[in-house]
Amino acid sequence: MAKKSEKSESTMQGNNGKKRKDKKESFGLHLDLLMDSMEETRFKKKYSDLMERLVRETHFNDIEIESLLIMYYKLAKENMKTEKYKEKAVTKEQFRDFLHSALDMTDDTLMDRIFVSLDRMPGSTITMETYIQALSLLLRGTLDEKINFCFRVYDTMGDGMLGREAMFYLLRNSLVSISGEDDAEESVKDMIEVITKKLDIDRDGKISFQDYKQSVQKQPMLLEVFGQCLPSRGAIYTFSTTFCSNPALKM
Ligand SMILES: [Ca+2]
Repeated sequence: MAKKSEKSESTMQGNNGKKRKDKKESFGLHLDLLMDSMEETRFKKKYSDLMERLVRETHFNDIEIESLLIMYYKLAKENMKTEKYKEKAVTKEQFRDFLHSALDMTDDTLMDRIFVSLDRMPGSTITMETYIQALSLLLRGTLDEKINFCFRVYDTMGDGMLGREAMFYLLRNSLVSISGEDDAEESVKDMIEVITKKLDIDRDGKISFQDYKQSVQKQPMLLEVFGQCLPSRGAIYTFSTTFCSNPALKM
């Protein structure tokens, strides 16, 4: 009996010791949280006008914009640690990694084009505004928004027209990534015939933006006919269900 109480006493002592330690640690943690929420308040105040405008211009609500901007801010903060970037901005390289890991966009050849289409501004960083608008399009874009975007990706010459050469380049890229180099050339030529029959509405041998738009509006399955430019439904779903409720996104 005596032994038992001794034991329970020592256990209690042990607990007390631990509790004191926890308390000390949690005080430090509390301070961190306090700093974080001050930082967060300053952040929200600084960008409230931008947030309001983005709510009007994109497919996100205010809570979603806030957590996406906090995500941006966290990425930008990582940059401040390196000497290279003095301003608090996300680099294009970071955004590309983000699209790769968070939205599973992995086609390197098309990624260059996707990037130019998402952000037409020169420079090595991407603004908060462009970042939100890009995500709005990729995650929630309307069919018309996606049509405009995908065609910009495909239109490598920038003249609003896809000739055989442009189609060959795009289709070869997506075919090689599926089936390997062998026989790609012949298959690509066959594909160009089939696609031209489907998309070339005015029968001039080239796919204009109007040809593409009208065809995709009738058959949305044709949207990514020249290669994947948008995240898959699965990737969008996974990202959308986590980005608003994930506590790790807090500052
Ligand atoms: Ca045409």
